[in-house]
Amino acid sequence: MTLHVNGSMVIFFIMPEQQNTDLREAALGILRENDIGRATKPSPNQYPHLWNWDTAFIAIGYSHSNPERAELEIEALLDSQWDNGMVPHILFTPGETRYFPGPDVWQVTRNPFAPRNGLTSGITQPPILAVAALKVFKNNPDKKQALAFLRKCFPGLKRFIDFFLKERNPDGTGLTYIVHSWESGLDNSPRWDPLIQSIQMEYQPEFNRLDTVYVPASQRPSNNDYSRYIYLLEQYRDVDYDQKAIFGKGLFLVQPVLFNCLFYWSLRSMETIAHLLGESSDYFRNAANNLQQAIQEKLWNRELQAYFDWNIITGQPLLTETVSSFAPLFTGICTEETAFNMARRITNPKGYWPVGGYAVCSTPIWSPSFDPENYWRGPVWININWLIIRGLQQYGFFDQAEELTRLTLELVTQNGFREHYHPQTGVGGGAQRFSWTAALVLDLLHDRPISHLTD
Ligand code: 2M8
Repeated sequence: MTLHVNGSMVIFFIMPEQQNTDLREAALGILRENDIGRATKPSPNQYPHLWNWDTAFIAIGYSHSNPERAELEIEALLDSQWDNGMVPHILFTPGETRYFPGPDVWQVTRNPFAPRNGLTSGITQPPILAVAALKVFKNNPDKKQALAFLRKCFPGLKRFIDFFLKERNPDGTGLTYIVHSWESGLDNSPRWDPLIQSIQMEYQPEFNRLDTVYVPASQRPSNNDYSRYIYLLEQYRDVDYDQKAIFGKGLFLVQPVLFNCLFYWSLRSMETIAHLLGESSDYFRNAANNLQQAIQEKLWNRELQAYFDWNIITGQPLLTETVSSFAPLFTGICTEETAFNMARRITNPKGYWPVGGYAVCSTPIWSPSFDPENYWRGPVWININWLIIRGLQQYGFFDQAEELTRLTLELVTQNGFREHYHPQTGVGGGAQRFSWTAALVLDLLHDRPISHLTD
């Protein structure tokens, strides 16, 4: 048995229990290494700031062994919240220059709602913070402390929900939209190719990429795509990050399946949190019910029997199937029949689960866009597996969930805590010593095989 930690290989000849203990210790070591004070960065060099949904996963990882630290992670991220409720996708570490685009490029203080120190980006990321907060509460045996934590962060969590319902709700159903592929969290997914390529740039932005210093360029977005990412940023900066003006530009407006399913899960978590705090939960329950209906009505494609993102600009679905099409599985909002079909597709060796390899591919093998090494275009991601495992469990596919858990832990044990993995060989790619991989391994190890059923 081999375990790769911090790039070096440690050899173990041990029994599974001991193996789990070593993996747990190694995972905690990664989180400690990426500690930047009140919170944890995603990786040592590639991502040296705080990222929104990474922080939520990290808090979940810490919640089993160090509830105080888990609480601090969420509180640190909430400190970056804008006055309009948006929790930005990045909270920058002062003086840190290894990441582009930094605060000098974003210049968010042009917007009256942005924090006055200007140390954030001007867009958001998948809203999973409320889910994390509830898990942190549940995993803390000291319920007095846990409740005090919920009470403290409830207003911020609610304002983050309000942001989507007030500022990003064009249909009035709660089906929220994103304005940049960076907001999706699955930045380089082939789903965005047609949108990104249809952006007519009025000029060529000038910049130096830093994301290919520590990670091979072949695993990162093309220069062509990256120019458009920066062009979008500059277009939004030009209108001072005003939400209506950004919508009016009509450059990238999508209602994604995964993003909305995470939002739905957050609404359900907020319903529980409100209840625990003795507050009215009607607002969250109603919003969740409306969103559930909207996902079914607008994102479910009856003809193709699958969920697809909705492109607001063309008024058409984006008919590119990727792993994110399965998100309704982990929210429990699809029918038993659909869940059965999804489980069959996920375990299809020609699609997402290669024979002798590792599941779940972020883009199916049969897709012309499949690339096993380029991020979000094929590699296996531990956060996605964690969500799929929950989905499989929810619908009673326990054997498949257990096998995916086993494979996921084996993948990390043998190849280190990487950002993502080659689905056929298991070789790690992207950033090294990656925090959410470590954090979610901690959660998977904690209570196998059924870790999420009660939430
Ligand atoms: C990746 O995104 C950042 C931009 O936000 C990047 O590539 O520079 C994505 O995988 C995103 O989901 C993740 O939150 C971030 C940090 O891990 O990296």
